[in-house]
Amino acid sequence: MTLQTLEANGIQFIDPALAPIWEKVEAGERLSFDEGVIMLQSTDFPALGKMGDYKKRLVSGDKVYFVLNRHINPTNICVLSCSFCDFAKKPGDPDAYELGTQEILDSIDPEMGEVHIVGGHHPDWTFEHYEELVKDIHAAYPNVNIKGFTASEIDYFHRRWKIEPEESLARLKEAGLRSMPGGGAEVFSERIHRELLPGKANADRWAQIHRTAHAMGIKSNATILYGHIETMEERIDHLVRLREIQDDTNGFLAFIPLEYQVGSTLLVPRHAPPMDDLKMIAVARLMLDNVAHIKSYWVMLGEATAALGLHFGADDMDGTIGKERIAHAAQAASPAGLARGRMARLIKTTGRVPVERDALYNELKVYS
Ligand code: V47
Repeated sequence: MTLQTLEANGIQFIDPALAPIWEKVEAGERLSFDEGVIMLQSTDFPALGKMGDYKKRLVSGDKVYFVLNRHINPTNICVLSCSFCDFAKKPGDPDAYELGTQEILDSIDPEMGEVHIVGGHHPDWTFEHYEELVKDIHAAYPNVNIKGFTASEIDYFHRRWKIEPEESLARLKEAGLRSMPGGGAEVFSERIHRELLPGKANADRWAQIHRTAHAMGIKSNATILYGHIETMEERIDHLVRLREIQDDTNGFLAFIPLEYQVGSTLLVPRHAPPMDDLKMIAVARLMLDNVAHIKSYWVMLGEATAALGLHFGADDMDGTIGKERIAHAAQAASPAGLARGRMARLIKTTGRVPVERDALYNELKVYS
């Protein structure tokens, strides 16, 4: 039996349903919800990769960004009980930890382009504790961009300490915060929220906090946590909602598909297969036509799949990370830190040009 293929402007399609979508991509037209679902349901990976890569090259050419960074997770003590999370611990748990300010300061290098601060929703740490932490980091390392606090944490400062997002964000900005990470978005679907993360900031609240940040000049990222119990329709709904926010604010710098790490949480028996990871990258690139950067997040994907992601639409590998704890709590397989040279070499092996950046995508060094 011969495989039927359809040739359209340089791409051979095994799945004919992708050909009209490719015509729209080439014409620079926006893709619909239904077209997003068709792409996610397709198994024509080579065609999706070429479509995603075409769109990536329009934005970044051959460049692939990375940042010398450190993820700081100040505590894993958390009042929430999200069923996908292996990181959070209750007070008194033998694995619970709290980092002191000096320990955090000692872990930062003045050469870093970014520190990324995300932690548990601690029952007792005051807002002022975090404000002081940002001030101290900024005073010690004025040239290091501080990216910190998910919308979920900003929402928690309101629930716990009655500080409205407008105020907490203004005070954190004054203290030295430059941008916000994209975590806490999980999957916007109300069903998923009810089943997996009751009590956590929902889609509307997450969006409201990011819109507020953008209006104050604080850029942010966006994420999706995929590969558990969500449907393909729920993934696309998530992307469409993000695209709508971005149309209004243009405040998102990057989108990061986070592959669910099964760890001991076991929502599903296995993590997503690499083809699903690559499809998620390609479809994100094609649906999020107004977000400049898509990350291939090696910490969760592993280096091999993350490198392939650079041919499916991703233009960013995130960073050298240092002591990231959330994915590693869930037993992600990748090493806990890639040095700068290793990151540049990994990107070069894919035929792309590594570009070291800071948190706001200012280019620091092109490794041509
Ligand atoms: O919000 C929790 C996720 C996020 C698991 O903005 C899990 O540049 C997978 O937001 N498997 C925090 N994911 C990490 C995050 C992030 C990471 C890298 C870059 C950026 C950025 C942001 O980690 C949480 C949650 O969605 N998470 N548990 C898990 N088992």
